[in-house]
Amino acid sequence: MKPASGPPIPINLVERVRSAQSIVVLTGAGVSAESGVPTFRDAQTGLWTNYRPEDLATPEAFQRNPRLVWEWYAMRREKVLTVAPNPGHRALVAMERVVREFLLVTQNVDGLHQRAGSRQVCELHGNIGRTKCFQENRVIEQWVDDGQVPPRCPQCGGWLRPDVVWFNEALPKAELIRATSASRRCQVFFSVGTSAMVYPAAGLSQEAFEARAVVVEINPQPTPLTERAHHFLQGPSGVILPELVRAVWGEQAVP
Ligand code: BV8
Repeated sequence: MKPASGPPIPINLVERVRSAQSIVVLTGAGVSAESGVPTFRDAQTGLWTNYRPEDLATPEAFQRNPRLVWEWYAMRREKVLTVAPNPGHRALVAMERVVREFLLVTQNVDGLHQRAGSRQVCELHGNIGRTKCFQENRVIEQWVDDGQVPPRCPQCGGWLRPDVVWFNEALPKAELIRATSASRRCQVFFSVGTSAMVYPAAGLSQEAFEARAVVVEINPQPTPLTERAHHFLQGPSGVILPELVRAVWGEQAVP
């Protein structure tokens, strides 16, 4: 049996998770960090060192400089194609298989949860692998690559853009309703690898508190949620999540 390498999981938490009928896990960029995907607020590298992500992930930035924003996402999309899910993603797949009602709500746009095998995934902020028309706001599967950057919509000729939710854009209604109602009826709510600063995603933990769920945070660093959470498991999710699965459901449950 691989020796546990992080702090022990509190026994009262182990029992609460084991007996939970409904669990919600909210993930952020930290879950993909151990796959080599820079977190959203990691220092930007190379050409992008002069730009803050918050200043690129907005419709205004896109209208001001569509080529710059399109190329930032193209670089991130390329990066995601070269990485693989890590043990943290796989531990969440294992959890989904054993918990009666399980919902994985992610702020991530990299699609790594689905690539790891998670099926019940609620993408609050879209997916960098999908492209949509900026004018018509509908997903476009194919377009002519005539060298224009951004490429143009085959229907209306407008700019194409990544199918992600930018700041000051509304989240997909159905996904937000699904995440909110699951958070209102869960017994355990995990906030994993997120700075807990971006709303309305960061407000889901409040729904869980009001539903008297146990709220657990997994992060190497404290966040604005830490002091209110019932448990703060400090460390990387790629280590802690497999240990949690091992502690609650045994070695054979760990992928
Ligand atoms: C909206 C997609 C309204 C694109 C993103 C209430 C209060 C205050 C402000 C607001 C509010 N309501 C709305 C706002 C405004 C705004 C907002 O929240 N601003 C914040 C900054 C104050 N929210 C919005 O604009 C939202 N829209 O409300 O619209 C509306 C309604 C109707 C009609 C019109 C409008 C839209 C928010 C979504 C924005 N899009 N991304 C893209 O990715 O490019 S958000 C962006 O931040 C990321 O995508 C990410 O999803 C999100 C959160 O970041 P994190 O995932 O937490 O990543 P971060 O880098 O911050 O942190 C990483 C964490 O991992 C750290 O804690 C680190 O310690 C940890 N970590 C590191 N290594 C590991 C680890 N953890 C575990 N293991 C490790 N190994």
